Amino acid sequence: MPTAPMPQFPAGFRWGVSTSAYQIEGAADTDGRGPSSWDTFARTPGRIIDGSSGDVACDHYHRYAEDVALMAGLGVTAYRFSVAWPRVLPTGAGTVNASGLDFYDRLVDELLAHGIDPVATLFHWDLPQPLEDAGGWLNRDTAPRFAAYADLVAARLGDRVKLWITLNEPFIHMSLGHGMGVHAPGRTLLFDAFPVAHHQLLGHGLAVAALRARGSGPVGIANNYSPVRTVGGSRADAAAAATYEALHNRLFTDPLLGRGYPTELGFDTAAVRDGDLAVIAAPLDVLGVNYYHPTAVRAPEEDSPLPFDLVPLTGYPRTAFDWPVVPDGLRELLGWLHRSYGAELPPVQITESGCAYDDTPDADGRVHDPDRIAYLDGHLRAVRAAIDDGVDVTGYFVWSLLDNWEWAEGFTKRFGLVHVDYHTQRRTPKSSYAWLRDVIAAARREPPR
Ligand code: GCO
Repeated sequence: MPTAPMPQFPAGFRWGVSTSAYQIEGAADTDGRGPSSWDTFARTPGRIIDGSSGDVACDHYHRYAEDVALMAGLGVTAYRFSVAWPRVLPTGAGTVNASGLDFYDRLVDELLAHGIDPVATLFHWDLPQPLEDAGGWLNRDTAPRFAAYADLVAARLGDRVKLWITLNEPFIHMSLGHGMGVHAPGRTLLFDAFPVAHHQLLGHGLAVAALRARGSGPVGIANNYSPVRTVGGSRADAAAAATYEALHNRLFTDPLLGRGYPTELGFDTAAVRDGDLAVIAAPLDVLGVNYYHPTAVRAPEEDSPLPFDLVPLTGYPRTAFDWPVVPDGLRELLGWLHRSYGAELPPVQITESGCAYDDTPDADGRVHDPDRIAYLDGHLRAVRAAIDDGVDVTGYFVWSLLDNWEWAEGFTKRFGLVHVDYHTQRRTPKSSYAWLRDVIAAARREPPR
């Protein structure tokens, strides 16, 4: 267990937990929800490692009040959830499913009743299947449809949502969903997936305008970032690392902050029309940073289809996902953002940070997860160090409140502060829950400095 006292965080620092609709809600065919690309992908044999899906997940749709009570017990000041587009607009546009909006209305009111700020992500990868059938994010029309959906949700929840996150990890949705095919919708376009990047960002910009027109609170985006470590000392290794950094960390940041697309990627940018970049560069109130680990990169092998090779980053403890545990990587990443974008960088919130371990209840039914405590302790100290380095970080959300459905890994990866028995839906707070509760309580007690 960590022994040194946790350093103090700035007054008003946001303490949160994050989840996403398809990973926790279940109720996939309940109360008018339509199918998403992830329903389709998960039901395709061989796509999910344990053959599972989000059909039931954590049954959060029915158990949300119990889960909000767990958040209140933790003492968080915010909860980042996602709104399922297919629950609100089953075909992606047109007729609204009132029951879908009603659910999020109840959830938001339950959060506010417990003094917890609702932070709503509008797209966390579950695109309505009819839109996917029409080309999904390869189709430019999906961008204005996303903005119309955002406007609809803001009309109902905008008076109470305290921060909007338009997209979750557009890089991952592009690369794993459309480049490599290991996520929904399962396309293998490699570098031809650029239109997916552009149309997501265009949808983001149009949604920002719609949300602002509604006067409905601060707006941000949640990008997945990974500091790049160069393996090998050759110029080719350095070039490969720079290319990967441009792809993973700059492709979805430069245009948002008014710099246009990184040219060194050599993408065919025919999808970019006059005026698009100005829409995309709509000012942000928050930049969400989802951080898990650095990425080691070297020059590609002769037969590699990509201009870089990713290699294991060795010499660190590893999670059950075999990801290296590198808290300093978060401080390094935040410093990189600060140095790279300077005054253009809006306030940052860590919208996801967490780890998977094989957590199982002991004979007494308790779940001890000291590795997660060490992980969170290290990453919170890294955030504090970045703040001392001059980076304006105003919040930290743990991924995740609950063990949940981990995409292609199904139920095999447990990220929760709370253990979920998927057979009984029993929730069991782990020892990391109690540890974080005490950290948050102390932080919220300390006088602002
Ligand atoms: C992501 C997603 C989450 C994941 C989490 C663990 O960052 O990939 O936002 O849905 O479950 O990050 O992989």
